[in-house]
Amino acid sequence: MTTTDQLKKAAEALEGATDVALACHINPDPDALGSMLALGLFLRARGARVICSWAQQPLEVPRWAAGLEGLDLLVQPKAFPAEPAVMVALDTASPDRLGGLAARAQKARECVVVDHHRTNPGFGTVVVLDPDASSTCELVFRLTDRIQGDLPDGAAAWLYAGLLTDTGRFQYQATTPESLRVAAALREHDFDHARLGQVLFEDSSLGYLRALAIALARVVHLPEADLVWTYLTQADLAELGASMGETDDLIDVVRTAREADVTCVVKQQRDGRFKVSLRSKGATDVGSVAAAFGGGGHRLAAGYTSDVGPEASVETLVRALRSDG
Ligand SMILES: [Mn+2]
Repeated sequence: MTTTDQLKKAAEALEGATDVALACHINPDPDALGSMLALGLFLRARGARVICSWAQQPLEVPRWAAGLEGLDLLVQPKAFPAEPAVMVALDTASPDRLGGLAARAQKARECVVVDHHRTNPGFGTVVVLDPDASSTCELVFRLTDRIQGDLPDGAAAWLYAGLLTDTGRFQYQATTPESLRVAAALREHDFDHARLGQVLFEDSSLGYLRALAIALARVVHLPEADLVWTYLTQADLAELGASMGETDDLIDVVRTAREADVTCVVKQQRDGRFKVSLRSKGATDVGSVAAAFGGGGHRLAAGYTSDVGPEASVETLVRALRSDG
């Protein structure tokens, strides 16, 4: 089925819905949160009863999102309907990325999945899956375009946020002429795009800058694996007064190193386990490497969770990278 056919089916499922429960992946990034709240605002403006959530209790709205509209759509995951009539899962590469809400997707009478992760197995009753789309936000724009009703300005701001971040400010390979046309259509709406860019990209705490300094001082180059890597622990953050949520763009700084194709950042999570994030400049399919470790993502950006510490995680990773190349 073409993406256009998929969008048509999803539009049909949503057009008649009076109650819609939307969910996105845990630790939502702007594409996840943006696609969910934009679609939520759009459906609510058409008269549907809408709730949005993700499986973290309590929900913590990221700082950058504080000034945007539609946060009143958010409910704690425990208030998410047990058997939704219509559910939408956004930017969610697999059911387990829904965390505790995965069972609801199974119980939902209709579950519409809108996503752009190549590794998505295609769960749900209606699937809109376009691995060539820059972002889930781009797909949501195309979806709302097929449904009667105007896109509220507040929804356009959310979509712009997801588009902006998932394309690396329109730089990454996945940025197509279509992405730019969608961006242009969104910019016709009334929202402060300059302010949005500022809260998304220029809002560091001093604690984070100090954590960045430590992580950069630890960067190791492993030429045999064409890799640079570094790590941060919970102890580092506690000492510097930074939170892990602030360190999302650490990897974007590390991967500017010209000496290697692959970048790896290992970050200890609150539960003590380690999140291993991978990026490639183009020569390595880090998506399949991450998948081999039970993770997922895209060809050039992927990740997985490891139970062992940074050194041991990277040792195993190096073996995988070398056997791959
Ligand atoms: Mn995305």
